[in-house]
Amino acid sequence: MEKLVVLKLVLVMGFLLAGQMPVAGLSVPVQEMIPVIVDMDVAPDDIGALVYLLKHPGVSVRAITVSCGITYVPWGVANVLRLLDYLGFRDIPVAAGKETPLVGDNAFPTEWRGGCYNFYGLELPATDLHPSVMNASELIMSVIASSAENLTLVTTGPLTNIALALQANPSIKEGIERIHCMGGAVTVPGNVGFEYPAIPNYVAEWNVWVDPHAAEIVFKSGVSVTLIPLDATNEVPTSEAFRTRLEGIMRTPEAEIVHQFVQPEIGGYFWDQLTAVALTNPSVVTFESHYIEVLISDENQTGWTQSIAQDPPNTQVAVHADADTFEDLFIETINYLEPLPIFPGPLIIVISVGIGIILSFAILVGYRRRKTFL
Ligand SMILES: [Ca+2]
Repeated sequence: MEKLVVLKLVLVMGFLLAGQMPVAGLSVPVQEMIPVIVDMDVAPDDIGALVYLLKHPGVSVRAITVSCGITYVPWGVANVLRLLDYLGFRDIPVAAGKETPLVGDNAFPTEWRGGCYNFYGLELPATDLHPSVMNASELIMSVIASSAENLTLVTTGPLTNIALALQANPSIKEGIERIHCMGGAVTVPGNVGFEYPAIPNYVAEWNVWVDPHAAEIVFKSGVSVTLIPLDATNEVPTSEAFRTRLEGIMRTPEAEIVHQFVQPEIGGYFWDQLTAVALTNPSVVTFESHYIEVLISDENQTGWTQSIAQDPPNTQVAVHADADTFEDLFIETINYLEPLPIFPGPLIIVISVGIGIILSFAILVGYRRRKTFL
């Protein structure tokens, strides 16, 4: 009996000290790994989405490509490389995309685009990482071709690079699980004209408005599309309450970066962050099936993602979001700490078991003395 007690004590001490038990803390559900390529225009909300995807134990980021959009592409690439180096993801290839849309010259207002010059105030060390020698569409095609699994393309900027890849090599569709896209406004007004009245377009969302021809190619491609449009993102505004909550539990570099980028005083929504969370946890939004067609003929309505009566549907459209669940999942994941290793090193095992034996021996001696005394 005494020997059994001692044995149990030794084992428990050994396991605890050797790190077999997971660290107590926030729980992020482990699920089947989702391999992705991220194509983005490197605004603060894109960065929030990217660090979520990098941090999530169920997501494998295979490549990052920079689209035209709010960033100037070379600056977006440089900022992503510095971020990856800082967070320890030095092996993910990064490629520069096309600086302008497929057709025309739609672009975000110049006065909004300068933030990329200083990475929106985020101070990170310089890096010796370099971008891929391939451009964005070439890298997308290459990574898909060399992957044993189908990949999901997560897009949080204009769809220029994706369209170029689909045009250059339509057979890559076979290797695309789906395109998971932030963009469009289906049952709600757009945000272009409301945010920038010099462009009198009140039906389009910025990402689609910048390159509507690229969006048209994607929606007509036959690839499965999940769309996270303004319909859903309008329901997740940034807020002082979010920032305060995050402030209280920040414990990773990723959480600190997100905290720095959340600026409720200037308004805005968690556009790209909701898109990232909806990838790993689709139930955070409510989907409806639609056939989406992109309007490109009318200047003041170009980029309108219209739902038309056509079967079968080509898009799963997120029409609502659960703001509380989004916030919980996002904050938990960016704060996620890896469990301690399952198989600790031999030295740790020897030390831990040794301490366990000494403690158990001391307890056994104490027990015998107490027994003798009684
Ligand atoms: Ca974006």
